[in-house]
Amino acid sequence: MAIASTPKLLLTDIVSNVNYVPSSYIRPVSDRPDLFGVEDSRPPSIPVIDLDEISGPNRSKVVKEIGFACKSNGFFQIKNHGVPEKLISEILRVAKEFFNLPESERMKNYSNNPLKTTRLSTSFNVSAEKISNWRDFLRLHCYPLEDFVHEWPSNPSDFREVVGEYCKKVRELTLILLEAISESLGLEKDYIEKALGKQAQHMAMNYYPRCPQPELTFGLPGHKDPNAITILLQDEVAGLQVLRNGKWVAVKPIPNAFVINIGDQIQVLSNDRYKSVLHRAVVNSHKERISVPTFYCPSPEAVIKPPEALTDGENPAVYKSFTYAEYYSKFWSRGLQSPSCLDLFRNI
Ligand SMILES: O=C(O)CCC(=O)C(=O)O
Repeated sequence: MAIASTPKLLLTDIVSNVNYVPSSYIRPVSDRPDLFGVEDSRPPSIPVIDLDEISGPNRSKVVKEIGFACKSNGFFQIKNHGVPEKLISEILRVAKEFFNLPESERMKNYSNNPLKTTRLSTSFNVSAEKISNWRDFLRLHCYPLEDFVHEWPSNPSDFREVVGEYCKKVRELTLILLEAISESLGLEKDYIEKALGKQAQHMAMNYYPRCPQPELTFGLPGHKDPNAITILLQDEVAGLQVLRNGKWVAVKPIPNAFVINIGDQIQVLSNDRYKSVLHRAVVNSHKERISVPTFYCPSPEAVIKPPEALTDGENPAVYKSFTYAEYYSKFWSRGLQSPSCLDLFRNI
């Protein structure tokens, strides 16, 4: 009697031996990446900001640059950010080692329950979407660290140590950025940090295997981030694209730099001065790609609303107040098909 084999759940295992894109990953013709119609960002059209002087006498210059980038692009890259290069290469190494583990080892972490605080899954939201995305991902809650670290994978053996250290450093950097963004809006330095309540920090390790027909599918289709701010680390393989003036622009990786983008919550907390911008990930046929976004979020009970200091007769509050829990449940149930759910919370 033939033994029925268990169906594969992760993209990595589904496509390990195929040289075509399975039909469940193929986008309709009107919704494909158009890989040749993309602008190259060399010289970088996404601003690159040097954070070296953020704590020195030239702080106000750096704050201005950050404010301008948030307003004009919603996206920028940063260098000299204080996260050690060694730690950056270590986190990319452990992520790669994790996704190269045997299926049985990786599957110990598998879950499609979005309420789980540590889980490995695939695509974006397998219960809501009709077309799958060319991505597997490990999602980790990581603040406060001591509440979650014991749940994380213990293979590779230094996973918890490396990822824990990385999360601490990225949180320090995020708080520096939030202060600068508050200041650039003319708010108290700690305004945004306080508005996020007890705060939360989530991380994804995104793994995009090589794709035999990258023109037919997305790693992640266009979306805006629901959180406050995202600190994205990408390996040396290009794939991130940002919508700018109606055109997709490729954000070429700069070694050891982070890509920062404004999420929906800072759009609200700036009363629409700063914009959460559409971005997407495309895949390629030559190389697997890893990206590691850190999503810095309000805590679920935090009440988010435009600050009074940014509203007046001429600039009324663009959004109603809401809790982040309300926002996130709408975001998750709508899936990535609808690029932003900010419209559901608009006053005007
Ligand atoms: O992989 C990337 O470059 C983008 C990742 C992303 O947008 C996400 O995880 O939400």
